[in-house]
Amino acid sequence: MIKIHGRITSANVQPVIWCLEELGVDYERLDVGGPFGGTDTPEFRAMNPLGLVPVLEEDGQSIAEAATILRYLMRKFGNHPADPMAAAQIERWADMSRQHIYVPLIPTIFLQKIRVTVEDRNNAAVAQAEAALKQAMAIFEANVKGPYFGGEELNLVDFQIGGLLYRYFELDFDRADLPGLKAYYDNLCLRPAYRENIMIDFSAMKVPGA
Ligand SMILES: N[C@@H](CCC(=O)N[C@@H](CS)C(=O)NCC(=O)O)C(=O)O
Repeated sequence: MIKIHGRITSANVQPVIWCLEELGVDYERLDVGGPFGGTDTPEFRAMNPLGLVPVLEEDGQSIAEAATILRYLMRKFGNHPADPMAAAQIERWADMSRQHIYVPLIPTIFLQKIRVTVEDRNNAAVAQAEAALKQAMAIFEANVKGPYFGGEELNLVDFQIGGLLYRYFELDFDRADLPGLKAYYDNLCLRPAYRENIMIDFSAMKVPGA
């Protein structure tokens, strides 16, 4: 059975679990990382030398990096196309979202607003990330094809972009008002597996003074 090492409060673990649930794949999730620890053991470092979650373990082999795990799951159990060009058309958006949504949103805006006190906050970095995110989101807004990013069915892109939208809409920051993306998000919110694994309240992660 597939084992996922990673705490469910992690923005990188959540899309992996959402994906497994949508695909109906049996798995076990182990609380690792953050307050649970467990990332410094030789066994964990052998699976991910960076000591970060998530890690997928299956039949004595392992995969680190959320994007790689999602790709593996969608290839093995999902609707990821076998044709390289068709697959690349999807991966292109998944990779773009990783670089242009995840990077400004999670390691900068989320981190600065939730894990750093107001006193120590790097407001210049937040403002720069907000501007970059507005640009990127306008491009995604213009390219949503239907109820899901690629049209009528969930695909790899949804797990990458959709996985970030709860924090995008719930965090208090200067974001663009994009009706297409909001409608896309509202549609994802109808999915029980999305609500259960992505819409996880992060207020407890807020440090005092943030
Ligand atoms: N590039 C990695 C980043 C993973 C990452 O930053 N994970 C964070 C949680 S979101 C982590 O492991 N932090 C340390 C911890 O939770 O102990 C990926 O995409 O999987």
